[in-house]
Amino acid sequence: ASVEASKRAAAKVAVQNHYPLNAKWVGIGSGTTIVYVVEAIKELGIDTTLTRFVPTGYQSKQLITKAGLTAIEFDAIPEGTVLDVAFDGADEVDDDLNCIKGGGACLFQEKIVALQAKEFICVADSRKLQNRLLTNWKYIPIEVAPIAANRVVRKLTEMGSIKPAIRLNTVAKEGPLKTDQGFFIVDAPFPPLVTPSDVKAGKDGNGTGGIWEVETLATKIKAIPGVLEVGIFCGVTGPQAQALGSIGGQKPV
Ligand code: DER
Repeated sequence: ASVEASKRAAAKVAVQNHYPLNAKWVGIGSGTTIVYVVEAIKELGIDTTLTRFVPTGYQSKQLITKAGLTAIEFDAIPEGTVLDVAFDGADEVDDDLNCIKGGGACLFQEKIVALQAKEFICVADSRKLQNRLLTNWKYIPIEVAPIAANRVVRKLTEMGSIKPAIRLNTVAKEGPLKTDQGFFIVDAPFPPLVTPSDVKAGKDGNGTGGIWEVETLATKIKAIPGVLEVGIFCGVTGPQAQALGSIGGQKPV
């Protein structure tokens, strides 16, 4: 099947299996696969007039409103509300449902929305599923305060990243891309990440030769001053998420 047909099929399965018909609060991610998720929600043919859809950026908000659904910004959600479900795409997913995200430069809002949901559904066609992250998708998108960007690039190089760089606009405008937060994206290539089970089997995931374990690297990058968020979704089923209700996940199809 074509890539688009695979994305549409994955979205349909994800919505049919994981969209609660009485959902009141639904997180909507960014990218191209999520377009098919919204299409599949509309195809359910249920009354969504009382449902509020939480976008993860400008494109996501446009997608919601163009589909005739009602968007509500993350900071307008009543305090303590847990979303019934959040759907989003990913750039790469491993067997433990850890994801590389941020290809669309929306990773910060994607992560806060995912963590606010009872269940986070990653919708990804089979191209995205790899045994280890950074196998096919080669770099980690990181959202960074512009003034700190060059220092973050230097720190990432020291950690073994191969030529990390500030993401430039590809068309129509010279200079760095700006996120919905007005931040920069630094794309940091690393060798494939090792998994917790690799570490249990004796592999070193502490950065020797630039080889890192998933969560170790995510934590270390997040601690660099100037980093707002890291495009590694792991531990999204961690204690914080448990506090918001358990986050399961849809095996990418
Ligand atoms: O930016 C992101 O993390 C997006 O979810 C994204 O990269 C997935 O995009 P796609 O559905 O267009 O592959």
